[in-house]
Amino acid sequence: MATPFEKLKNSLSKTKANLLGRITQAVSQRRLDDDLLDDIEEILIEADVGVAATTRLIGGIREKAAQHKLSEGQEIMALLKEEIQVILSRGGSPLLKDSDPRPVVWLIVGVNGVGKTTAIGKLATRFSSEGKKVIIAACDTFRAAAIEQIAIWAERSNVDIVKSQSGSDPAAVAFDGAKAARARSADLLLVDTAGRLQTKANLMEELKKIKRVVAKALPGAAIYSKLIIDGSTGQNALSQVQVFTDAVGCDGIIVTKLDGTAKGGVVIAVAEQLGVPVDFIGIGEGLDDLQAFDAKQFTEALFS
Ligand SMILES: Nc1nc2c(ncn2[C@@H]2O[C@H](COP(=O)(O)OP(=O)(O)O)[C@@H](O)[C@H]2O)c(=O)[nH]1
Ligand SMILES: [Mg+2]
Repeated sequence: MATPFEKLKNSLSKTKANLLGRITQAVSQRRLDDDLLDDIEEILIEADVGVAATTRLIGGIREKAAQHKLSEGQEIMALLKEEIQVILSRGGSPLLKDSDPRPVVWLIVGVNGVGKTTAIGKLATRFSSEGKKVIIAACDTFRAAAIEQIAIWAERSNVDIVKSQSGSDPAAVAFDGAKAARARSADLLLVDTAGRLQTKANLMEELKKIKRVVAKALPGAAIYSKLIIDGSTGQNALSQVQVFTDAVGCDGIIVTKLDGTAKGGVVIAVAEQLGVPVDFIGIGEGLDDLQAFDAKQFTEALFS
């Protein structure tokens, strides 16, 4: 069976080809000069690394190359690896903090189809296998299918779920979930939310209300908003961030669907641009296809 690292490496193979494959080609037999750095800049941007992170990477490489008087194009690779790891390392801890009172609440937010419900299933499995008591609140009441989907995940991961009929008030389900989490001494309440409503304003109002209601049911609780973004959409994923951040804040990011995409460079863009840690990455549809994000492993997987 593949180790988690091998799985990560396989998942990132297209991103690796798109990003490092092209750069490796570009640097071969070339001098390390402005021309080459321009070419690399272009490749990074095309590989969804984003302008901010690309600018920082090129700046860092330029500085170190001058410092160490490097002249061979190939010498860029080691510098690039180092600089990427620096950007990715600005993370936090994805684990449940011991200092937070129980239950801790994670509001799982993001647009429709990015992988919220799947991420909740995987998180529930992960934390309950670590001996934590997890409860899911099925607050995407928009469609009956959404409630069924999360109920199946709850069953698979063997955790409790609080749900209601489709069309019922999501905030009321969140309230019940919060009360149940307290009554059953849960460690973690995972709140599944809808990503699509008639209007964006409605959705944001709903998310704010869910957060308010949970805070009321659990005074003093640590409530974290975790934004899910779809890595396979590359840079486009970042356009959604602000509106969610404005509504309920953003304490952590989960980048999904990194398996099979060439646009995984977006993880570097996220780390540089958002100032919010990448907590987890999704690399498949299975129960154990959510990995705690590790900057060193991610960089190694790209470069090895
Ligand atoms: N390949 C892959 N598919 C994923 C991943 N995460 C979610 N999906 C798929 O994306 C689709 C939408 O996921 P869902 O959790 O329903 O999204 P939601 O609308 O945000 O709740 C489903 O078909 C999932 O199986 C991932 O990391 N990799
Ligand atoms: Mg869903």
